Amino acid sequence: MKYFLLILLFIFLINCSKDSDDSGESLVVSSLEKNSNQNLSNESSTTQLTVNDFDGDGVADNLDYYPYNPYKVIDDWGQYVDKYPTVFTANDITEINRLGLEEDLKLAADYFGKYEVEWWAVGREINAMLELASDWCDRRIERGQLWYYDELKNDLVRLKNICMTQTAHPHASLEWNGNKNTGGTFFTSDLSSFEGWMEEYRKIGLNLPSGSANAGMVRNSGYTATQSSIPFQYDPSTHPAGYDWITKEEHSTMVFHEYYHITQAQNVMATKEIVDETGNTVRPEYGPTAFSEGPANYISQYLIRELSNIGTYKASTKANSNLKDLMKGDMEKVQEMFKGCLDFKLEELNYGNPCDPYMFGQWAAAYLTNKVGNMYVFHDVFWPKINEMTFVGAFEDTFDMTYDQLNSEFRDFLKLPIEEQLKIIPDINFSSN
Ligand SMILES: [Ca+2]
Ligand SMILES: [Zn+2]
Repeated sequence: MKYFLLILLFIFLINCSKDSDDSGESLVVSSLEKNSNQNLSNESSTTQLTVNDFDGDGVADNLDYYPYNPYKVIDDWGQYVDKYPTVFTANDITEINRLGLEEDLKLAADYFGKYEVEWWAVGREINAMLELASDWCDRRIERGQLWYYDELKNDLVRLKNICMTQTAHPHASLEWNGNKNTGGTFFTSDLSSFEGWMEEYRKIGLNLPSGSANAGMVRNSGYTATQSSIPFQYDPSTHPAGYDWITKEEHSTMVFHEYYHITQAQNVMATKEIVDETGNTVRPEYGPTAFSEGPANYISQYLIRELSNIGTYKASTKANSNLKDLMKGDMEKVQEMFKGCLDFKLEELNYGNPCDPYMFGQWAAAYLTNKVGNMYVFHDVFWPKINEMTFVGAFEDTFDMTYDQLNSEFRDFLKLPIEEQLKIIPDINFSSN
């Protein structure tokens, strides 16, 4: 009878993990499961299933794809989930800003599909950040998602303190490190020059209207946690003085930009990572920087306007910016930069390159979408082919040319008069309806 019950629980848990993924629902079920399993294993020491099941999810470590994550037993990368992205905001972010962010994320998820996504928005106050950092660390530890987890898995208090420093340094306690704020430790070679990621975003928020985000895909740990500075554009009371031109559309476009990265990453199953020459850890099959940032910029600018015309995105009354005007201004910047890199190769323009991968990539995305006559070609046609054909293979198959051919054609295109160049950009603005 006990054995039968355990089998039932086991099957239920597998289904639950598959179907509802990381939802709150499965959270409750899993912790119930955990208790039941513990009780059962206490009563019956002959049970095989709970032996070497570190995370207590009923699946033995060697069969558990994420043996430290009780919420996952398989590699579910690329799968849709039932739940909208989960938003975590510091408590000094206003309700209006939080709701604006949530609404835009829902719209992006409705458009591209619901993936398992967390969005962490840091505010401007230190105590609010520390509270958010605590939630962040609890969540990462509960899911075994810190790379130093294995080493510290039997001392979760110490693990949390280390995580707090990794997240919020220099504002978190260093007691765990003997109050030493120099030297190397788990996540840095030198604490004295280290800043936690939340602190970096908090400081960006102190300098409004600056803003920043990174999409936060961690393919090998099976999670995506977008990290961002304070969303302030939705709530007029939080606009910095003297910046009357600020619109919520700016932030909405950023949400679409990040979700575009997330969607692309979910289309790429490859797990191999390398450290590129800029020190970034990247997955080669995710493709070169200009080919991810460029389309993320261009397509999000296009889509937010398109959805405004369809009526699913409610533009503000201040929103008035034609895509052609935006791209014209950016072409002027590209022309300035082009002088310094006449023989550029798009696939080599990395972050920090004076020939900016965002700007060059954005116009290259316009060039490519126009060439095949399909604004949706990246997400509808190209990315779904990457797993089978590799990134380069899928690129060549989709656009019927090599990188070299594109580079040569695109360099010629950049020498055309601006009126000619702007012909390939759709004439689209926000709808004031
Ligand atoms: Ca397990
Ligand atoms: Zn980006």
